[in-house]
Amino acid sequence: MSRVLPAEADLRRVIGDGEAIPDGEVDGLAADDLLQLYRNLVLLRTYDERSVVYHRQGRIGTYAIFWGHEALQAGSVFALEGRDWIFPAYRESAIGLLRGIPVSTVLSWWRGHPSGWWNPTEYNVASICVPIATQIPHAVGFAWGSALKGEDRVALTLFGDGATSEGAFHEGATFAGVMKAPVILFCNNNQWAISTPVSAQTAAPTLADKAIGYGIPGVRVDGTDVLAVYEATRDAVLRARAGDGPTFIEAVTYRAAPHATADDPSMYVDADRVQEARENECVGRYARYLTRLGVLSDSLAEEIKTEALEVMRAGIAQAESEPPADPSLVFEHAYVDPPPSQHADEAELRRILGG
Ligand SMILES: Cc1ncc(C[n+]2csc(CCOP(=O)(O)OP(=O)(O)O)c2C)c(N)n1
Ligand SMILES: [Mg+2]
Repeated sequence: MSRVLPAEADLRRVIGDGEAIPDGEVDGLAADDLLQLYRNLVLLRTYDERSVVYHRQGRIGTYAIFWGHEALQAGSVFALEGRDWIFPAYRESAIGLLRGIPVSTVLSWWRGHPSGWWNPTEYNVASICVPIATQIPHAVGFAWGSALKGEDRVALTLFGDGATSEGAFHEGATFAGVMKAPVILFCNNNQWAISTPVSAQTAAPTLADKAIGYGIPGVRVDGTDVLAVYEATRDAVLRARAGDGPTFIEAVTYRAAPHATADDPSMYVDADRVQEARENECVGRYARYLTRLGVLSDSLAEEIKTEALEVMRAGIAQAESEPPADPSLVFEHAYVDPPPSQHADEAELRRILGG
């Protein structure tokens, strides 16, 4: 029987600070790969920043901001092959952009429009889960099923620190460990579950410690270091492909933005920590690393940003050009046997919408 004790306590890091802390590098990544990773980061950052503006302009609904969490999304996905699957939560709503899901589709999801749903098998990206931790058993079951079918696929599921207190996390992690499912349980420990601090989620010193109880290796990584995230996920992918089962990765970050556009964190959040997280944010940190390496110039960075802004402009225009949804969709799949009031309810909704 393999031993998994103890979980890693130190944070894995690759990117230095250009001064006392030296830069590392990751084997196997050429300059083109490093730049592709940068483009992915900028696309996610631009998506997020524009979405907050679109929300303020009333063009999308309440939006879960992921500013500062781009590195853990881009870094983990970069370690996968296209045949591997991603199971995201609302915090990773735009992760499918890295698999070719159009910007307009994800924006439509936040507009509550049916064109915001995609066929998961087209991109190997499952639907966004809003109920906390429910994507974990989905990913584990999928991974186990794939292994039984003899497919060489790994599943990556992302969730928050708060999710580790949910029954669905326990069920998924138990199953993953026992069945040696080829799955990566990727936890974004951003220190907050809305206003609940991580200290209220567990008395264990780290979230990676939780993995021990499930017989799963627990790894801790600096979640703002895209290369460290990539490397840790790549190790986990190799383990999974070798038949050695799941890995739990705790990516440590600090939530530098409100939980969502409907939240006011000034009541509870530590302003100094937010300031520090903003100064060390992952896109700028990686840009400075690439500049030190001589791979990125100011003009190329500008070009990449301009491209991403253009993709966003086209995406919102496309999303807004969708014809209004048919209100009966709200009711159509809700009941096997519709209640007698359904007809009147639908008529009332149409009246309110003026249709
Ligand atoms: C099952 C369930 N319970 C409660 C909620 C309400 N809720 C929405 S977000 C959230 C906090 C989740 O925190 P965390 O898992 O740390 O993820 P983060 O939002 O920080 O990415 C809660 C409790 C929910 N969506 N689903
Ligand atoms: Mg959290």
